[in-house]
Amino acid sequence: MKKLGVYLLSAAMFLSVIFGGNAGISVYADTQEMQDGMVTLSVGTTDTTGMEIGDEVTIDINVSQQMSVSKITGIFSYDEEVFEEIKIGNIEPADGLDKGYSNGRLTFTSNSTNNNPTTVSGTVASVTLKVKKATDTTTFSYKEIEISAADTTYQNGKDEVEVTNSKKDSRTFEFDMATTATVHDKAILTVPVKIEQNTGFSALGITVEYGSGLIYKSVDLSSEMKAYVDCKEYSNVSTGKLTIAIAALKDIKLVGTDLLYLNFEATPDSLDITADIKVTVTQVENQSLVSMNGAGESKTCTVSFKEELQLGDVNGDGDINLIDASYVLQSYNGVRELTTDQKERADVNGSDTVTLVDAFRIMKFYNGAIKSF
Ligand SMILES: [Ca+2]
Ligand SMILES: [Ca+2]
Repeated sequence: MKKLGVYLLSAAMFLSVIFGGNAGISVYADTQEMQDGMVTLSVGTTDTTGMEIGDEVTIDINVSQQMSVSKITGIFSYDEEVFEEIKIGNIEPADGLDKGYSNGRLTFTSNSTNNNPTTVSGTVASVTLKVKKATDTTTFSYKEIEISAADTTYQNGKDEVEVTNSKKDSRTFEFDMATTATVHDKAILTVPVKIEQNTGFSALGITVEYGSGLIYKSVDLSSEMKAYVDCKEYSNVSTGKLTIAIAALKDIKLVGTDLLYLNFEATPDSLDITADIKVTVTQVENQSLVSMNGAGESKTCTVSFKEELQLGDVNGDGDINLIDASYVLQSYNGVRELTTDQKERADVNGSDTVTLVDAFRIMKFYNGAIKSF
C-alpha cells in the first residue's frame, strides 16, 4: 500500500506538470517554464513608430490569454543611447507596483495586495520612452518574466521586438537657386541659395565650383541662418572651387528662407561670355548623425556677362538721340516690339515699364536739359 501511495503522488505531480495545474489537482503550487508567446512586447500594430528626437515610443507588455494573476515581474531592456525618461503605466495588477531602472534596464514587479489575484488579459503594462537621439531601428527586450497565476508560477519567459522608425526616410534637406543670372560690366554678382525642404540639420558641407571669368569674393550667411550657426568655414581651396562647412549645436529647422549668398565678381576681360556656378551638397547630417536625404544634390546657375547697360541708347548704336526716343514712341504706339535688352535700356526712369515718360526723358537728355537719367 505504501508503494501504491508513492505511485499516486508521482502521477499527480506528472499530471500537474502536463496540464499546468488545471487538471483539477490544485494541491501543489506548480512551477512551469513559460512558453514562447505567452508574454509579448509590441509597439502599435506594426512595430513601426516615429523615433526622431522628442518622439515618445510606447511599448506594450501583453499576455496572450486571460489569467488570474497575483504578481508579474520582469526586466525590460532598451537602448540607453537612444531613449530617456522612462515611464510605466497601465499596470495590472495595479495596486502594488515596484520599479527601478538604470543603464537601459527597467526592472518591475507588479503585485496585487494581499495576494488577491486579479484577472488580466491583453496589455498588462505600457512602457513609454522619449527619444533623445534618432535611430532607424531599435530592439526592446523583456526577460526573466515571472507570472504568478492562480495555481501556477510561470518562469523565465522572454520576448524581443524590433521596431522601425516610420520617419527614417523623410529626413530631407533640399536647396534651390536661380538657373540663370546676368551681370553687367564688373558688377558684383550675388547668387542666393535657398532652403527648400528641411527636417533639421546640424552639419552641412557644400562645394561651389565656378567657371573661369569669375572671381570669388565672399560667402555671406543669411540673417535667419546667423542666429543658429555656431561654426562656419569657407575655403577657396583652389581656383574655381570653394568649400563651405556649417555646423550648429542643435538642428536648424529653417525652411523657405535663404541659406547663404555667394558673391562673385567678373574679370575685366570676361564680357560677353557665360560661366557656370555649380553648388553641391556634399554632407548633410542632423544632430543624431543618422542618414538624411539630400547629400549629393547639385544645382547649376549659368551666369552671363554683358557690357554695361547704357540707359537711353535703346537701339544700341552707341549714341543717345531722337532715334532712341522714336523707338520708345513706336513701342508705346504698338508699331515696334522691343527686345528684352532694348526694354531694359529704354526704361530710363527705372519704373519697370516703357512709357512716354521714358521717351520724354531721352529727348530731354538729347536736348541737354538733363545730364543723366
Ligand atoms: Ca541709340
Ligand atoms: Ca519707364
